Amino acid sequence: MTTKVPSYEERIKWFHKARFGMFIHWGLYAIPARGEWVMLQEQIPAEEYAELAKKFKPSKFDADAWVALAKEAGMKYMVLTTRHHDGFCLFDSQVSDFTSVKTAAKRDFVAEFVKACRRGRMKIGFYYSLLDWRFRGYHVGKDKDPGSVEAMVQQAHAQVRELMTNYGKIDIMWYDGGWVPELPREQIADYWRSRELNEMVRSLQPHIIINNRSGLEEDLDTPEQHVTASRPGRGWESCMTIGDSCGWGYIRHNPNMKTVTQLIQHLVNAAAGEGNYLLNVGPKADGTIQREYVERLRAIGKWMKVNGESIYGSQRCPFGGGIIGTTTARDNTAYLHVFRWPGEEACIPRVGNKVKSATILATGKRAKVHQLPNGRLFLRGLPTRPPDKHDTVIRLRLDGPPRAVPGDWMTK
Ligand code: H79
Repeated sequence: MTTKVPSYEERIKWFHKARFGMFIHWGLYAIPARGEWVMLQEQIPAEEYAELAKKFKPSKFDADAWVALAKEAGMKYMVLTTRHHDGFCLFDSQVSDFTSVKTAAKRDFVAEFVKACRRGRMKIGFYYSLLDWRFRGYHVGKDKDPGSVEAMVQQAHAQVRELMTNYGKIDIMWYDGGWVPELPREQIADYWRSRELNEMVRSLQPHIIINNRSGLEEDLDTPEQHVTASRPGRGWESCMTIGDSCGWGYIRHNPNMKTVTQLIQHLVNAAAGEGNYLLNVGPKADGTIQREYVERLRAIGKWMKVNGESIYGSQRCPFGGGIIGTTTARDNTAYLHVFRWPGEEACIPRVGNKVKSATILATGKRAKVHQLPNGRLFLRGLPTRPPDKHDTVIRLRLDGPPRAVPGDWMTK
């Protein structure tokens, strides 16, 4: 039987509506609490690292609580590390003993996560690291230890099959760890046999969105730790940590956290480029999410309650915000995101539409609209101080889809 794979446009639709998701990095590395790279960075031998599995008994793990927090933040999907580079699986695998089911926890956390997501109507993404540091062949190269590399690749294929078979409908396959030391990018797909792998994924999950980290472009670009738009029509998602860029897994003391304002502005910038923002949390070893993250996510959620219409399903707006901020759009509406509040009057250049109304979402109040034939739009009677300290959104109802006039004021 051949399974029909829906078109890219059909598969990516929900993703564009969603715009905001939660990334979760959780595994054994939460115990030492020095980030998910601790095994490699501190050169911990695999046998010693494996001891952590004896202590991994997360007493407070509650997938519904994770989902509730994501919901509160206004997120629409969640991506969990089913396995990171250390090779430890949070799911029941028949091809490895290094799993949370076969060690102290005796639980299939992926299964619990999936069930909670379904209860909370969250779309579901599986992060899966192709590489597994425990295999010598990965480090020394295929030439020096072909058997080890073959075993690692076979394990990856078998585990991806398990993930795509045993947990119902999955919405995103989020590969990572596809890079190989000394191997040029073009050869990565051959190393992992990614064509065969992704064909299998699509035959088991025809609706799935696959990211670009198996050495093949597939459906999604994945800028990491920065917000950079792909070309129009191409799906993309920026993933980012709240703390310093070196830690996705829990770090005990990581004081350099982004502010709520910074996080909201990243989300808005992603939405302005028709992209998504996948914001990471690294829960503690007991399964709980640290207070600093919870507070930030709740504050973002408060902002999203008022301003979410400018984010979900956002489209590019052909005129920008100038120095004061940026713009998103939806159908015949443009949203001006004012990051740097100008005071009582705002000027937006190159607006090619007639603006029918301008409303501050935070207060519900209207601004006076004044337009010049050269595209300069003036909003007047604004409050002196920013009504929203993070990003004040002004909704502009237009006479049609947003258009820009040429920026040729000096040459005309
Ligand atoms: O899963 C997260 C990272 O572990 C993984 N991708 C995201 C989503 C990732 N792997 N590699 N990288 C990101 C880039 C490599 C960064 C490194 Fe480092 C710089 C590796 C060693 C120094 C980051 C900073 C990891 C440890 C310190």
